[in-house]
Amino acid sequence: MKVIELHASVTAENDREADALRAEMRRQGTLLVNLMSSPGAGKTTLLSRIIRELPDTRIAVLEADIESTVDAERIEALGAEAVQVHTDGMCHMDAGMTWESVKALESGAYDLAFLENVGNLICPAEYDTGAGLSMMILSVPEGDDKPLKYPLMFQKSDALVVTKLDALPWFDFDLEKCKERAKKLNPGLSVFPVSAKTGEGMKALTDWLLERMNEWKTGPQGTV
Ligand SMILES: Nc1nc2c(ncn2[C@@H]2O[C@H](COP(=O)(O)OP(=O)(O)OP(=O)(O)O)[C@@H](O)[C@H]2O)c(=O)[nH]1
Ligand SMILES: [Mg+2]
Repeated sequence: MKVIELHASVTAENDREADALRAEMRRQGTLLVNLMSSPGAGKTTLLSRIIRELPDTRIAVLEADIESTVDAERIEALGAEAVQVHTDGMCHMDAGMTWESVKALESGAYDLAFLENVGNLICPAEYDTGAGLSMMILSVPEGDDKPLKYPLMFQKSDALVVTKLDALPWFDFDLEKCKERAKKLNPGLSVFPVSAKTGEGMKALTDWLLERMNEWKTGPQGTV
């Protein structure tokens, strides 16, 4: 397994670098998805489920963590390519770091590449990674008030996956209230309630991802 150690790049240049990476990913025909959530919300479990449900889609995963290789090992066990990225203690990925991670992939022949960002509801939302799509996870045990407390990530995401739906009976989580709060911050947000454990709701999410992927491939070359 490839493990790479990365350090933050110059922040002022981040937006320009992010645009350049997006153009490069479009040239490669790969939709890069930035997946963000708090620690333990279920990013790796969701990615594992997506990989299993889309066997005909070429998927790679960039696993960003402060330490360890456990998440990349889980992805590789499914037969997908994973690169483990160590962020030198940083709580987010920036565009330069993401580009270095993309370069560490064995080939440029992927339909979808997921960046599993560092588990954190705050910092990752502040940096454009160069991804073509941003997706966040909120899990049922975290509570339906999170859009009120951490609005930026909800504003910056294209999709909100509400996961661990199988745990609803044990938590006072109001799905409608959560959706309403998130949509108030970001009316264009697509919301997918799922359980990565039981598979409930996964079809709607994977169909949506495939649509976005096809749009990305057929979109204008080299532009954002
Ligand atoms: N019941 C239930 N548990 C889940 C679900 N998805 C994930 N989990 C559990 O939640 C815990 C954390 O899941 P991970 O997928 O490792 O979460 P993560 O966001 O990747 O965690 P970090 O990478 O450490 O930030 C594990 O014990 C999973 O089994 C789900 O849909 N339902
Ligand atoms: Mg993980």
